[in-house]
Amino acid sequence: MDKPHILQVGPYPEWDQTPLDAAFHAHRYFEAADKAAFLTEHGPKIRAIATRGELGANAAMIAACPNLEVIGVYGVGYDAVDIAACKARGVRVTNTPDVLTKDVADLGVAMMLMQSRGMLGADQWVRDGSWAAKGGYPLQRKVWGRRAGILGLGRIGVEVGKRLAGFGMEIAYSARAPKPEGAGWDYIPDPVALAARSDFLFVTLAANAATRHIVNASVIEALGPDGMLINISRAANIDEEALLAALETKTLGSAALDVFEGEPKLNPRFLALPNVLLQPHHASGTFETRKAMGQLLRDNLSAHFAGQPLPTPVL
Ligand code: 8YV
Repeated sequence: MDKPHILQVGPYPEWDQTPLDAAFHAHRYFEAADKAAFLTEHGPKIRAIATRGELGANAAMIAACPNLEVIGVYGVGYDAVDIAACKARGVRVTNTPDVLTKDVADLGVAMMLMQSRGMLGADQWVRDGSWAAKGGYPLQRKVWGRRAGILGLGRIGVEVGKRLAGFGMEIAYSARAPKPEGAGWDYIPDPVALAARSDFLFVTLAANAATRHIVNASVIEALGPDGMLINISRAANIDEEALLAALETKTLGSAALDVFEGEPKLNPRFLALPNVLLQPHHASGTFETRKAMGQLLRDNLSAHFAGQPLPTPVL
């Protein structure tokens, strides 16, 4: 039987590409110079789209594939997939939850430690001879025992909380309703109130229309000049203009960010700021986790074409 034709939106590592090519006839959208012409030529035979969290699948792409049955996202976030178009067409959507949760939490906590203890600057202090020439590195801020807020207690938020508990932090969270996983932590549904009682505010929300700019100027102001904002979710959850203004005027102490509007071309104002730690959207970026994500993406597509239940459907 002919292998199903799929549209591959972005590149995958070789260890994912090889088995993908063995199971499917993959049409590499990302290599096409003329994307519209590519879609016109190949769209009608496409039965699945294989994409990545940050790339998704937009309305034009979905419309160009009249025989589309399923979209597989290599990532937990599916906010870049036009879900309304998929619903209207009966197109199934899958993602790769769970396998990446702990890596994402690890990176968020590492960013907090790195930024609070000034580790980037400390490394530089050793390398440039400042240690020998000037003496000890300027004192930084402690992490353990301070107050952490978790905005969105989903799978990733829970894992962040478990790690912070190990630092003896006072943990609070916001979610639509109190959660059993948050037992022992304070439930503060209002993001402004959560920020006001937090030294560190972790943004771990799935992004959708309702959460867009949930971290607005008021939340940032409430976090204040001693506060740190850590984002390991999606840039759209934060009003980036308000964040930049607050970092520039120091009405917010600092930020540690793995995601940006328009990434990888982030706003150049970030590059001029000493009080922000910048990471290239790599919270799930370990060999172990990315391999598990690739496997789960393929398992979903294979299950679909075998007429079996999808392992991790979102739609
Ligand atoms: C990945 C992500 O960086 O899971 C997500 O939603 O954004 C990340 O895990 C991305 O999908 C890999 O391309």
